[in-house]
Amino acid sequence: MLYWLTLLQNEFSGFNVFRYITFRSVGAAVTAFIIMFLCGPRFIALMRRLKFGQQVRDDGPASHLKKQGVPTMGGLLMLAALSASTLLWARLDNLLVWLVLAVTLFYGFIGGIDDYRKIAKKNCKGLSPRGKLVLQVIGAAVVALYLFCDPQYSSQLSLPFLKNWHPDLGWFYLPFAVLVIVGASNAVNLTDGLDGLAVGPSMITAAVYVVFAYLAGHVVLADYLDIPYIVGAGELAIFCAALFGGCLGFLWFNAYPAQIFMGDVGSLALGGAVGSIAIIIKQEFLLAIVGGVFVMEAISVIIQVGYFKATHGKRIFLMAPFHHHFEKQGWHEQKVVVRFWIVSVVLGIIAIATLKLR
Ligand code: 57M
Repeated sequence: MLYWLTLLQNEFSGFNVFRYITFRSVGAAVTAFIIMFLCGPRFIALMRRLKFGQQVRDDGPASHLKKQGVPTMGGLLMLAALSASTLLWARLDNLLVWLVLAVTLFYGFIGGIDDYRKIAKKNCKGLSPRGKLVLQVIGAAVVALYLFCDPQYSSQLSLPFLKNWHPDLGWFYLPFAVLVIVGASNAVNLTDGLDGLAVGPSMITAAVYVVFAYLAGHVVLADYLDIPYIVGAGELAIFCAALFGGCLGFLWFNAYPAQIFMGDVGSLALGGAVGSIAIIIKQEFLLAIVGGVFVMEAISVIIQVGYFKATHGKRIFLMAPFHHHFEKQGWHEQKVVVRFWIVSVVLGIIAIATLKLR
């Protein structure tokens, strides 16, 4: 919205600065962080008053039992900060911004129903896995169809490190895009099992996509770096910057010992956001690199459940997702989280490096 101040630059030349995506990205990150930082304490008190406390399962690591009753659904505040900051700093005539915001909020809505049902009915397990999956597929399919129906949009893939190979998936791009968005959403959801464990890598992923969205929307730089040029993608850098700032602000309260959990409303939305950004700017495989922690957590569950069923009860990991395996080995929760953050930072650096390594 603040972009339109550039129309008044004849009155005050300083307004011209709102034309720059870099300036507005910094503004979006700072705004989202400040909203989180200022509203966090009151929101946590409200969740406590409403008794929106976490129900901790008794089959998890014993160290989690003390977390019973920690306020949850902190994702609601994250989404409010993300939306307010994006609408304030991004161009509102950019349909890609509205598309990503819509799918993020829709995924938050799915998670919110799940969270509320778990809270409202003590023994309720929330939305059925099938119901959650159907809604996620519908949300992702809307993004995929919108892009596929755009004549300017290509169904070719761009692969990190492989400069001249762009396989064209044709119609198969639709299920591929749905798989990326739904997979990212569920992977972040599975990862959100320790204080700060999901929000840290999400923040790093958002930061990497600020860079890639800016470059994808810059015709000269996209050509020079041999990445797909996507008209209007630059404004998505502002959304990613707001996502980064919102995650940073949430981490202030979710750091160990967490004062609040994000809930499915947050984890599903975070995954849906980064998944849809990856599809829109055609950097799908980059997500598998920078989001490697999420991929590792999801794969650990697939391996554990598959092996458990195949061997009628045996386990490969002490407990899945992977972060619980280390907890069971005696690592303190904070050690697991900080080491997963370190892995995420290294993967983020590798992801940025793919711009030149091709
Ligand atoms: C999402 N939710 C956390 C919190 C957060 C198939 C199976 C792998 C599914 C998986 C599962 O239930 N995943 C659901 C993980 C939960 O966190 C809540 O959920 C939201 C995210 N969706 O925002 O509201 C618990 O995680 C802890 N937590 C923190 N700090 C945070 O900042 O400490 C969360 C956020 C919270 C809190 O204790 O209660 C969760 O873990 O459920 N199941 C599992 O992950 C379970 N693994 C498992 O059963 N493994 C089996 C098989 C199925 C693979 C095995 O290894 O044999 C583990 N989780 C739990 N109990 N709760 C272990 C058992």
